[in-house]
Amino acid sequence: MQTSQPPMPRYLKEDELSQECTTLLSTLPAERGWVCSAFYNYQGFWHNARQLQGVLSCQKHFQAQDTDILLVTTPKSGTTWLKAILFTLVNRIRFPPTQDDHPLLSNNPHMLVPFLELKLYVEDESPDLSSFVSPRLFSTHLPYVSLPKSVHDSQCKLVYLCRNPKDTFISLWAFTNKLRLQEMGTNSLEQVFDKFCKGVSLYGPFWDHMLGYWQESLKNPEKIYFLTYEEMKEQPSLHLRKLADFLGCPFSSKEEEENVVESILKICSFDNLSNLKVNKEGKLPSGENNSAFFRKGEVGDWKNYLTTEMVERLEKICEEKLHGLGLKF
Ligand code: PAP
Repeated sequence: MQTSQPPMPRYLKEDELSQECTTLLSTLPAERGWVCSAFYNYQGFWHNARQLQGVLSCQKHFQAQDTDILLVTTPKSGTTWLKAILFTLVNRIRFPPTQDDHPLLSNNPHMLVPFLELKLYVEDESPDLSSFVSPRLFSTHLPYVSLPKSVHDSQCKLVYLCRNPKDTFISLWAFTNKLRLQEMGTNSLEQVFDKFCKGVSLYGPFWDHMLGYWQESLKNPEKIYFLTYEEMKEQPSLHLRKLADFLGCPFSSKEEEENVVESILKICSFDNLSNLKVNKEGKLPSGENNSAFFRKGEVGDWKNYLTTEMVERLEKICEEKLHGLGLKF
């Protein structure tokens, strides 16, 4: 029996590439992919073809403004959650978080904070961003070395989020199995794990992604706020207040009295968002089910999937690549 496949998101397509992208791809190191047929290494990180076209357009055309806020994440590190939080935080005067018709109640967070290279610049080489109100909120998975020049040249702020690689891997494996091309068959956990550990993964190697932002956040803490999923889970109020300070919109004493911090965390919570009709039944215009972005939302789910050998291998990589620099999970 033929099972029905959701339409493939545009960033996973491998046709309709620009001449510039096709020419570039022919010069790049390539590896067999596990979502698309191939990954290409561009500026030290792995991308699939169509997504790379979005990267090139974004690098060429995106003009950051001083007031912009960019959420940068490694895939499956809690992007959806942080999109919800940042949107609610910076728009809390326009849309009080307790409001019955708050936009989050009827829109998936990915619709409120669009991806640059995976959405805006993959659909249009130079999209019209004039309808975005200030402060404009965008998101990206781009590594630090690949950010558009205007991001460095402007005063815009970056919030960086990453996650324990063991949980990130399981979340990514589960998610990509839902998106995979039918003709590519099933990816075993072992095969994909091996690629992940070699860095051959969407926007991998994960350690270089993290290190790029970690080092820059130490040099320039006014520009980059570095956060992990686990920290946010453990002390959400603390980090929400710190984010508000970092973004120049601290909570007033009146807001503290009115428990605005708690209201924001409540509306953005996994329980609330995952149970909304829009996230249970809705789809993104690209075809992904909104529900795919809400799986378990827990710390430590890797224990249910990874063998002792896998854990040792990944922990060794983290130890070697990340610990010397003070970055711990
Ligand atoms: P993306 O990179 O495709 O945008 P992203 O949102 O970063 O995905 O990651 C999804 C993970 O965040 C899922 O983790 P899991 O697979 O381990 O369950 C998802 O459940 C989790 N997540 C989504 N929303 C929330 C939330 N409100 N609170 C906590 N975790 C969440």
